[in-house]
Parts: sequence; C-alpha cells; structure tokens
Amino acid sequence: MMEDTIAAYSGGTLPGAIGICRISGPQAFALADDLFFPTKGGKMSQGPFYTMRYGQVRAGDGRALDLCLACCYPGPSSYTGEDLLEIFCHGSQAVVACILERAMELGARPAQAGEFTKRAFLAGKLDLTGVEAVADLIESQSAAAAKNAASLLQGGISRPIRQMREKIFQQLTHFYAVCDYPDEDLDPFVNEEARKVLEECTAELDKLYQGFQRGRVLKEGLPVTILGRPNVGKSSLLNSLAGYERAIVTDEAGTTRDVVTESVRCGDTVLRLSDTAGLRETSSQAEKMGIDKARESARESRLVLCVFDGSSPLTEEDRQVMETAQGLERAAILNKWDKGALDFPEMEQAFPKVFRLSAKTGEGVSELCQWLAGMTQGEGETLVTSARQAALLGKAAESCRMAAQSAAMGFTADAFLADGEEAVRLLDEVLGDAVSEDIVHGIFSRFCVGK
Ligand SMILES: Nc1nc2c(ncn2[C@@H]2O[C@H](COP(=O)(O)OP(=O)(O)OP(=O)(O)O)[C@@H](O)[C@H]2O)c(=O)[nH]1
Ligand SMILES: [Mg+2]
Repeated sequence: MMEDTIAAYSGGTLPGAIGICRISGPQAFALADDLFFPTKGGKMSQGPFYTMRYGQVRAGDGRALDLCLACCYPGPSSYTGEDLLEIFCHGSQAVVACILERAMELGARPAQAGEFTKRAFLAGKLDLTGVEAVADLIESQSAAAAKNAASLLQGGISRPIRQMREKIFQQLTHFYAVCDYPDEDLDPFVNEEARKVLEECTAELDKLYQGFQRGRVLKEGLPVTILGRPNVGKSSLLNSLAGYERAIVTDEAGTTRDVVTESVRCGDTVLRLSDTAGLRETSSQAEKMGIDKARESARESRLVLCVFDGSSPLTEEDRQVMETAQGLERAAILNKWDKGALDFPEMEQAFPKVFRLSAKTGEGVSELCQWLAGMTQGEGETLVTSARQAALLGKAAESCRMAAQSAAMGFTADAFLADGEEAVRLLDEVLGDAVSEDIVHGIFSRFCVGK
C-alpha cells in the first residue's frame, strides 16, 4: 500500500463539457470529506460508494468552487486498488486548477505520468500486458485497434501466457526430481511428455511473436510510401486519400522536396502515408537530398505505391522507380486515368497489384482504399502490440525449442532445465512478474498524467 495520496486531472482537453479530477491513496476519503459536500447531506467517506453524488466542491474558505458530481470507490475494488475519489466537474481550466490546488492543500501530491495505473499494477490489479493495453486503448486510432487493446486488457495474451508458463513449470518439476536423485534415470515417458509440451508451447509462442507484425500495424498504422518520377501525381494521390490539400500540387516537376507524412484511415486500417520527392537525375542539392529521403522512406515502409502517369508512355525515370521498388511489397498506380489510359502489359508482370485511377477526379481511388483496408484484416485473434513483449516472446520461443530438443535427444536434465527455466523467466517478464524497475519506469513514462 502506498503511503501518499496522489491527485491529477484525468479528463480530456480543457475547456470541455466535463472534467475529471482523480485522487487516490490512503487519505483520499478523508480528503473527499473536506473537498466535496453532497447536497443531500452526509459525508463522502461514509458512502454510498460506487455511486455518483451531487454536491459542492469547496475551497479552503468554504466557498463553492463548482456544483457537480463525485464518486468514491473504496479499495481494493477500485482502478488503483486503493481508496479513490473522482470528481466530475465542469470542464473549465480554472475550476480544475482550483480543485487540484485544494486537494494539494489537503495533503495530496501531484501524480506522475501513469501513476494511477502504476498503483493498479503494484496492487496486482493489472499485469504488465494489461498496463500496456491501457496505453494502447488510450492511443488507439481505429476501432480494430481499440478492440484489440480491450481484448489484451481482458487477458487475451496474458491468459495463454500464464497457461504456458504453468505447463512448462510442471515439466521442470519432473526434471528437478531427477537432479535431486542423480542415480535415477529419466523416465523415457517423462522425456516424451516434456518434448510434446515444449513443442506445443514453441508453436504457440511463435504464433504470438509473429502476430506482432500485424499488431504493430494495427497500433501504429501501416507505413506506406508513395514513390514515382516527378509530376506523375504523387502529392495529388496523398491529398485524395487524405481528403484535403495536405501537400502542395503544381504542374512544375520537382514540387515536393521533403517527405510529407499524413495519417489516413482506409476502412479500419490506419495508413502512415509518406509522399516523397520525384525520383530523377538532378543538380539541385536540396532535391537530391529529398530523393535520398524518398528511397529511404520506401525501404522502411511496409508497402510502396509506385505512381506512374497512365496517360503517357513509360520513361527511363519510371523504370528506375520500378527498380527501386523491386523486392519491396509494392503496388502500381496508373494515375491520370481521366486523360485516357494507355496499355502497360509490363506493369502486370512487374507488380503484384495494379490500379488505374485519377487522383485529380477521385475516380478509382476507393478501389485502392478498399484494397489497402484489406491489408491488415486479421482473423479476430488478439495480437501482441508491444515490442517489449514481442522480443521476450521470441526469445521464450527459442528457449522452448531448445528445451524440446534436449528432451527429444535425451540430453541430461540440466540441459533441459537451463532452457526451460529461461523460458519461464522470460514469460514472467512479459507479465511483469519478474521485471526490473527501469523497465517498469519506461512503460509508465509513456502514459499521460492522470491515467
Ligand atoms: N489530369 C490529371 N492531372 C493530374 C492527376 N493527378 C495529378 N495531376 C496533375 O499533375 C500535376 C503534378 O501533380 P503532383 O501531385 O504535384 O505530382 P507529384 O508527383 O507530386 O510531383 P512532384 O512533387 O514534382 O514529384 C499537377 O498539375 C496535377 O494537377 C490526375 O489524376 N489527372
Ligand atoms: Mg509532389
């Protein structure tokens, strides 16, 4: 149990309709009695709990600061696991500042970023996968990302991990017995059973680890680079997908110099689109640098949209664009469809997918959008979205694989135990059961104050 009581603003941007001030800790209810006075009488600390009460928030001189609602949640059945007070005030910066100032006068201290959730973690209300899911939920940019975060929060990943951890641990216990009584040989049946369990866990961990690639896209968006020679309509395509004039469009070749990025939603997929400088030979230093950045952006993306002027024959520069995109996940956009479309048989061969559209009129853009939306459609499973968890799961899979091999080849119990124990330790670290203070600090520093 923490000794101090923390307070912070936990609501949305001010001014707004409603603001939420949170106070958590052993003094929260004593503080509630000096801060909030229910209209119907009685004290906040005496309940009813988990119930909104109407009343006055009062300053130190007894004058009302606001007329609003408040609710007391006694620990351990609260978000933080401690006594928690929430005041739902009018969403004014001045009101919120006065309420928090009064809470500080009464003995609370300002909460640090993520400190409410950190207390929930320390009280055992959430494991680290749950903590990271809360951050995901707050940051989610699409319904699919929010659903995945909610599923993570409900144990979508931590439950199978706990089960695997238990299964592996069970197997370890057989081998400990053999180590304790070295004269006894390992029962071949035990070896076979251990191999089977560890192989199953390896497969499950591999699957979780691989899901991270899609989980990351779900959370952060799909990085997509628009590439092409000058003037083919790259910036026009970005604007058409964004739905507003994000980038400058002119009929001058070489308009875009820097990488212009924008988040764009296609269905439930969030794209992190980068419009880039047109690829060509140039003597301009600035343009050259822009072209280098364009190539770098393409290499770092998950998908490259190569734009061509579909109304005129291919040029040498177009062929260089095709070359740059070789080996990358890519699609061809034959733009300027409204000006008349030429036939490009080589495109169908060079690109797994070809779209004909007009970035200017918008014709054909929805087909591209639909295809992009389909790129991240999952099978409804819960996806790992944290790089920290993914790295540990990958290593745990490796340890399980080695332990399974030891069991299969009838190696000594020590060999099996070293890898099996490492797998258990890594899974504990995913859940936060065995994790350093630095890592915990790093995770919570991502949070906003008030969460
Ligand atoms: N008719 C027609 N014109 C288009 C279309 N898309 C772009 N344009 C025109 O083509 C010219 C160049 O468009 P941009 O979008 O600036 O081309 P860009 O590829 O970004 O060019 P740089 O930034 O110079 O590399 C502008 O005059 C646009 O209006 C289209 O689909 N149809
Ligand atoms: Mg441009």
